[in-house]
Amino acid sequence: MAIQRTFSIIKPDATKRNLTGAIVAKFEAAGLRVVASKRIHLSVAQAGVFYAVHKERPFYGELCEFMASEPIVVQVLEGEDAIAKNREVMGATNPAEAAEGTIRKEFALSIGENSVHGSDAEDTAKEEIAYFFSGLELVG
Ligand code: RTP
Ligand code: MG
Repeated sequence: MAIQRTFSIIKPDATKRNLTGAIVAKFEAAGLRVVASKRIHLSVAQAGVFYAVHKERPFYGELCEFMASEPIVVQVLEGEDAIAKNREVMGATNPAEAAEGTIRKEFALSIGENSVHGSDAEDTAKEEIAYFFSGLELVG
């Protein structure tokens, strides 16, 4: 498997509880390198664009409000098989179903407030990275 890049968000529930460093430590321990990183505060509209794929789902409004409720940390992670590896380290969407040792098992509060986002495929990773970062901000 080649070196890949994936897009990650440390969500409001985690930044609020000062868990940014603890979460990044898990990425790094799994062999993922942070090649871009910034702390931003999304508007509800910006969160809506990012999660547009879920706009017909019943939790969409709540999800957008949550993502705009506090600052987030957006990052690009690089490594061998980075997309799958990141999702493995994150654990299942619902923390009640997440494996031992995963970020969501340790830190997530609920299926909605689940501490992290990670891209789910190569095309979405590319789109999400381009939405948040310019080429100059990616330092491999
Ligand atoms: P993400 O996109 O944030 O990395 O999470 P994911 O792939 O594991 O899950 P996805 O199905 O894409 O859902 C996106 C986010 O929506 C919230 N959600 N809430 N209340 C609910 O039933 C519910 N289901 C999903 C979560 O914050 C989830 O991460
Ligand atoms: Mg998703």
